[in-house]
Amino acid sequence: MDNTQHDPWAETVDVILPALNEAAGIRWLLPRLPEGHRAIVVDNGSTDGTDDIAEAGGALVVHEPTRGFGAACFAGLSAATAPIVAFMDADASFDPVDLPRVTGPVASGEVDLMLGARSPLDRSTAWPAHARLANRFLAWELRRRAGLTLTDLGPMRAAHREHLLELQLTDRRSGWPLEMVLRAADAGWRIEEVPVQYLTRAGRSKVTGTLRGTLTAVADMGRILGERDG
Ligand SMILES: Nc1nc2c(ncn2[C@@H]2O[C@H](COP(=O)(O)OP(=O)(O)O)[C@@H](O)[C@H]2O)c(=O)[nH]1
Ligand SMILES: [Mg+2]
Repeated sequence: MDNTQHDPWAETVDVILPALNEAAGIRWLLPRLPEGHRAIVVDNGSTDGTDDIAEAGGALVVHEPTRGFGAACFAGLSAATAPIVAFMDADASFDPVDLPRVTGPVASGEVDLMLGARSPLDRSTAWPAHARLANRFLAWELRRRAGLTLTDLGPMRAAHREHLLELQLTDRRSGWPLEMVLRAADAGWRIEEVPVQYLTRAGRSKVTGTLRGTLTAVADMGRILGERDG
């Protein structure tokens, strides 16, 4: 008799979805997840039933009471078990059908960190000008500091779960995506990007769509850049 336990999720990708009041986004995206991709919704203190909708949609739900984009992403990473993890915003600004293009090259071993480079369908509504500008600056900084030729620092991305844990990311706010790329570059990872659709989000933005969110993001990213000799 074969005593080895078969884990049905062992070969899948865990898709970590940080969510703060994203009921509409979660409802739209869960049915669109491609085969082999399991959703982990990290509810970051929502009051709109995000957790119930996620559970009803078949996602694994993790509750992270500490606010912050990085805190939510880290909670999802800690709860994940699949060999590959992907991150995606839960606000319907990314289409899950693009996931395999991001996760595939990581699963096949060609790339260590794959980023989705955002390609906005409608620039004015999907991607405010100040966010595009800040992003251009970051891409330029990444080229100057780490020699990376990325065009975007998007939140949709994929990597090996265990390797990502080894990077020991410390940021728990908006600096998480930048810290990940800088530490991965330091560790000699092969980092690439692939275009993904960037759609107009469902619901209200908490970061780049608001002045407060943008200032927090700039402060968090600035701190991470400042901690390293430029
Ligand atoms: N800003 C923010 N977003 C969070 C938090 N926790 C989870 N999120 C989720 O992180 C994702 C990105 O936030 P969003 O408001 O879309 O930022 P934007 O795309 O820059 O406007 C969304 O899915 C949020 O629901 C948090 O504490 N703060
Ligand atoms: Mg968003």
